[in-house]
Amino acid sequence: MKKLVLVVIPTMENAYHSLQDFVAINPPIGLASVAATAEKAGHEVSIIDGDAEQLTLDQTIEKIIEKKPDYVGSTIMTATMDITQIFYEKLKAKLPNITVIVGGPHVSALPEQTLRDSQNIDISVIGEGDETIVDILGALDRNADLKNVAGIAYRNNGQITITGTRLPIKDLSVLPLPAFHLLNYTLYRSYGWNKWVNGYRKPLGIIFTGRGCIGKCNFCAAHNVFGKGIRFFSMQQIKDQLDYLVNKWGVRVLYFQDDTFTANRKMVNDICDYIIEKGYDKRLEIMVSSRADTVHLPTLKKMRQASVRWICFGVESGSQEILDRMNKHITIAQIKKAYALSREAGLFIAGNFMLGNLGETRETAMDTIRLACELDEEYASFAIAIPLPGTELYQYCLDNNIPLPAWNDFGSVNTPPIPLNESLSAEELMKLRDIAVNRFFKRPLYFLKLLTRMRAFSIISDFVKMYFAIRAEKAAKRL
Ligand code: B12
Ligand code: SF4
Repeated sequence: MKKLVLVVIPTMENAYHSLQDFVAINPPIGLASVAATAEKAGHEVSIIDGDAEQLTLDQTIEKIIEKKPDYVGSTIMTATMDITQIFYEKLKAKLPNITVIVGGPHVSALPEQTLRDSQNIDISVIGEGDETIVDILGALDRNADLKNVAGIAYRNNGQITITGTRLPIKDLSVLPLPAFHLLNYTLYRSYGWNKWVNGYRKPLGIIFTGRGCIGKCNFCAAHNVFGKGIRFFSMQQIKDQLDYLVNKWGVRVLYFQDDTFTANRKMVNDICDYIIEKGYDKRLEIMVSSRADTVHLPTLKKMRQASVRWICFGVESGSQEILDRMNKHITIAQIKKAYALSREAGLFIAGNFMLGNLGETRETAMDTIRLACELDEEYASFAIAIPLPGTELYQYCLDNNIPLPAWNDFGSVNTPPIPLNESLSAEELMKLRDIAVNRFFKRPLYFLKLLTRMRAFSIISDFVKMYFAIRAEKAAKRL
């Protein structure tokens, strides 16, 4: 039987350098989903996670060679495209006969360009890959033409061919559970700050209760894979994943990784009831992401009862004008209300803020920093807008001849910002991000509040480690 090896190419070191200890190492749910359908169709599949296993590129390649694969596949984000290209150049030099299949948000936005950028990649998968992989492997095993496999780009006698459109999978309940059994669960961990509450970062479990989002923010690339709107998994699939992750992996931290977990109130309530009924609330610390226009007090209270501790909101901006320009379709009043309700329910809040979106000026950026401090969430992150392929921001850059850097500089925390507005240079954006971080995290009352409500030792040791990591990044001129 022919073998498929799916691989997480190690990129965390390149993306985060000294800051990588604070970042989560997530089980690769995209690869595990593709592995599950391929296995179900009778293929032999394994997963090598170079990041979780802390391998170098060369060590990852050695591990792949040991498995004697026929097909090798991975996920590409824009920021990982350049490393992926180097990786497959090295791998194909050692295994020239393998077929390389890639998917993910970068590939879905730029399927043809991905093949042009890397001669060593053979097939780009556009959008969801769960069913596409089965069709690709079936065709390759039979030596059949790939032209009948919808939703891919591939090389055909030196030319790149794009096949017919594949629509998002209508009924997600047909999918098997992600192939958790192919992963080493002991290696995955949450963000550092999740530990402040219960003291655990590991084992980390991830569940998607649905795919997609109701929004279409101008900076967001998620729709390139999942299309518009949300589709939900069945309650049984979610229960099965909870049972598996709690009983087999012994997870202590769980992320419901949906873009908007709170979109389907009935489902959230059913999930919480199940967690409580099974007693999983006694051992879990759960984190979810939400949109301010989807929260509802009784549901938030139920979530808290079911051990949801963290709720993350994409607040983005403190200027209504900028929020409107980014198509957020949320008002600052809604954000304040969502925070008040979440607090009333007893949840800790993480706010995500963005600087440098279209129309941003120093003044609007300062509005954002002021709002972050006023909202006084338990954790905040301040990102600089990245014009990711397949987003309105990317198109804006192309239309306005805004210079774009190498793929590697699209988005890692410590690469130079890509300025979108003439009024704010890269240096000014970095300065504003520094002001945001300093104003937010150096408020004495903020620190005191954390120390009195969470695990003081974890917090102090994390802030000390973070201080030295940031100093190291600044010394290396990456921040
Ligand atoms: C979890 C997550 C992370 C995690 C872990 C990533 C991981 N290993 O899973 C962490 C925290 C590390 C992370 C980091 C970053 N992330 Co992130 N992340 C996500 C998030 C929220 C979920 C990813 C996920 O699990 N999706 C669910 C699975 C089922 O979908 P999937 O992975 O796309 O896989 C499906 C298809 O793409 C396809 N497919 C994927 N791979 C393959 C391979 C093969 C062979 C086949 C056949 C098919 C296939 O089939 C899968 C099943 O249908 C997404 C948002 C989202 N909604 O997806 C952002 C997202 C992927 N991240 C994004 C970004 C920008 C980043 C960062 C650059 C942020 C930053 N500023 O640093 C960094 C990059 C880190 C790096 N290494 O350089 C963008 C990527 C856009 C882009 N064009 O690159 C997204 C889409 C967010 C957004 N809203 O725009 N991220
Ligand atoms: S709400 Fe979040 S996931 Fe949805 S489009 Fe906006 S940024 Fe993307």
